[in-house]
Amino acid sequence: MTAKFTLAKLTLVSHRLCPYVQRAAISLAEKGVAFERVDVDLSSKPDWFKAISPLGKVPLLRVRRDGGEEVIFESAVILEFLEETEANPLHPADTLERARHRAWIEFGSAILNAIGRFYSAADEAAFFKESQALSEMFARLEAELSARRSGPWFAGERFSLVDAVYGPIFRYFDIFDRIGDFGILDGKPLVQAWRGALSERRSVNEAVSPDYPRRLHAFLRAKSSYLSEIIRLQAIATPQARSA
Ligand SMILES: N[C@@H](CCC(=O)N[C@@H](CS)C(=O)NCC(=O)O)C(=O)O
Repeated sequence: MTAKFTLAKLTLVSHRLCPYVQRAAISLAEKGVAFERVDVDLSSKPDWFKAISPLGKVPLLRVRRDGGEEVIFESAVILEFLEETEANPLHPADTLERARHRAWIEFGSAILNAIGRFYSAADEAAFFKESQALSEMFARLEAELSARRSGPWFAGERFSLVDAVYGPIFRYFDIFDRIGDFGILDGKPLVQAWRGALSERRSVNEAVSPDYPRRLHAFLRAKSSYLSEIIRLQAIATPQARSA
């Protein structure tokens, strides 16, 4: 039996750039659940946050119930909790399909790790190795989409949690594309079409603030990485490209 928490007040402890936070925010928006969002400075974590976040990471979901509070950590667990406690399911009803969706959510987390390695790569060789690794991961995704695809979303006509996970992933490429042509999504028309559909979904767009592109660009530029070097050179060559 699933408990209902619709009267509970939910707070999503967040960071403005975090893609794991965004997937929870998208799920909440798709379900029409009101929630409060509190941003944390991860470069200077407040004591209250350190006290309630076992891994020191966002997102956290603070769930107030019966005068008390539970704190849920790990985005995948938060998504599952929301599935079990809120209306408007985003997971498919079929058990095997649901397992497949969970697996591709896991794959989305692996892509996020690969994106982190890509933008942190210290030199040209590492940068090209990571862009190749990303390209291969999206080729896998393209094959999965072509085997089953029937609609704008991962599962056809119904927006699912897999879409909530990949919206924030593709958002990175909006900024990468402004920096250079890295060819990672080239030759993957179904991935590109999915990316296009997600970029127009209201819940996906509203999961970040309007200044997200500027913040992400500044974050990438501040890293001591091969990509940040490209950004700096680009700013010298075209001063109007100093911030996205
Ligand atoms: N597996 C975690 C990953 C969350 C994560 O990596 N959060 C990052 C921000 S996007 C974080 O809080 N980093 C702070 C740190 O590691 O100190 C999840 O799915 O929730």
